[in-house]
Amino acid sequence: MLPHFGETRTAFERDHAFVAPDGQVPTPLPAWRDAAPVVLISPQMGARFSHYLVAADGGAIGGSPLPGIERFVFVLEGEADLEAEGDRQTLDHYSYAFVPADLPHRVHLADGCRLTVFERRFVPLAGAEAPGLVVGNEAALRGDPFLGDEALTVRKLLPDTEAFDMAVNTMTFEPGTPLPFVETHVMEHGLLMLEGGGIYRLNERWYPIGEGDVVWMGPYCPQWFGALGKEPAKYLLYKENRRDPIAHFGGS
Ligand code: UGY
Ligand code: MN
Repeated sequence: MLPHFGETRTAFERDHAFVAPDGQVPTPLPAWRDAAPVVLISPQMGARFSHYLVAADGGAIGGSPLPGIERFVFVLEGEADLEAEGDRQTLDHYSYAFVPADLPHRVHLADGCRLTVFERRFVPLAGAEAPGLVVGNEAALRGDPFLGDEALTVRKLLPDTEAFDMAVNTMTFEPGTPLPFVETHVMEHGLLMLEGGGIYRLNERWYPIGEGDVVWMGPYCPQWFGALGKEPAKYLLYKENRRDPIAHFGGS
């Protein structure tokens, strides 16, 4: 067998990061008991949110995040139970839950469960109601054409209302379908490739991307994707939503 030559697809730049599974290292987190979380995107990078994976080998329990932090959980494999508001509901493949900031809850992972989590500090909006608990399944949602393209569908996992300061969507590309233009916008993204793959352009670099790869796109990072291969490509996408950039930065 050849020795390891120190190569990786992982890259970290000022305005983006590409995180391939080969370099991932578990980071014990106080809120997750008996689990092996891997922090993929964090404020240490310059992001204003966290994105991590949690795997349970034999079961694990997640407690509430820090005060003021909202959480979005998406099940990749196996099952997890969400305990909140006096109820316990099972989340299976591609099920998800949004838990508003300061709502006490627990996430019980069954043996073999893998889930991914986005967390951020909630930014309230004067005059808007606070967001509530949301539970759903991606597979049950209708896909809408993205900017009129029937070969590219978007599914909005959260209500697109002023109550929510974040959006989480899936984008599904038929083979050979690209994003229609190179987007450059103030909202940041976290992305997890769920199925298929292609080429992701981030600023001046082009990355081959496949299932399990993660991307951080900082504000104004030029971004474009084209799907390759014979199967559709699908990614899970976090995006800031419906808040003034000054409010996000805490400026005046
Ligand atoms: O909605 C979006 O910003 C999305 N189209 N961006 C992306 O896929 N990189
Ligand atoms: Mn975008």
